[in-house]
Amino acid sequence: MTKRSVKRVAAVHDLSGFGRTSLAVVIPILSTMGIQVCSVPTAVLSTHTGGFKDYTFVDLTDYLESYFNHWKKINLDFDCIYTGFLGSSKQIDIIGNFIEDFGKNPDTLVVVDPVLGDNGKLYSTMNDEVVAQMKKLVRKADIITPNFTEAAFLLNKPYRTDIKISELKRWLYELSQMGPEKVVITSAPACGVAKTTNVVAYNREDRRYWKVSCVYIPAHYPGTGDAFTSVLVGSLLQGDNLPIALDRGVQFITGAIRASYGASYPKREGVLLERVLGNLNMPFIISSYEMID
Ligand code: PXL
Repeated sequence: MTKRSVKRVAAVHDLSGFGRTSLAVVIPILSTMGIQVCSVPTAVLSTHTGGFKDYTFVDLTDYLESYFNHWKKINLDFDCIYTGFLGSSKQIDIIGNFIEDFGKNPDTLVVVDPVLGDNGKLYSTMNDEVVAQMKKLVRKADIITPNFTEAAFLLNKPYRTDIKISELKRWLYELSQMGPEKVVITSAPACGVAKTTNVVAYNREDRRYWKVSCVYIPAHYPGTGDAFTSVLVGSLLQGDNLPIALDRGVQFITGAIRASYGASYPKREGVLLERVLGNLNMPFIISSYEMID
């Protein structure tokens, strides 16, 4: 791979014009962290699909092959391929081929955020076919970052919030058996612990499990999953290890939610990212991750 002074990510997500999700979050976060983002828009929407009626949606599936062919022709290579919200089930095969072509180099980190749903339900543009295809895509990843709902869909398990940590470890392990070396589950219930939600992770390389607890703020902002995974990707590309990257992601999201919750505006507009982007370049001092055994 070409030696570069700035790391380069191919970011395969939709572009939603309003509401701070997907590329509108991925680009500013990774750019602020000193990483070049090369966008692959999977669909263009007027707004994201959470909380807006009558949004417009243009699926770019038919456009992707020629897009990738051009990139091949000009010999692009990437330090990381990072996929998120996809526009159609057919698109997933094309993106799978892109990962095969451009992710061959073992130094290229392949991160799949299997965006499917939240709070136990699929997003409105998703269906069983996309879930089935997403199960295929996660096989090609080095790291996946489902939220708890998406983890349940990938494993065909019921969504239930009374899950114990021992069972969550089993979920992480089973997801890693599907292919990815590292599995991160966000918004995992913290059974029996009040006002808390967890990010849990498993690294098959050293067979260690990790947990970062976060204070639960009773507000749901779309796009926080995209923001979390973007910080995680940026942090790993900067050279941090997995638990530190988890910690930085959680701290950034917690700060973003706090900056937003105190203000009064519709939650569907997403977190006030613009107020907290600068935090990404602050020295990282306090770490709170725990190893779970
Ligand atoms: O944040 C995930 C996401 C990405 N893209 C679109 C969405 C959502 C979640 O609602 O609607 C279009």
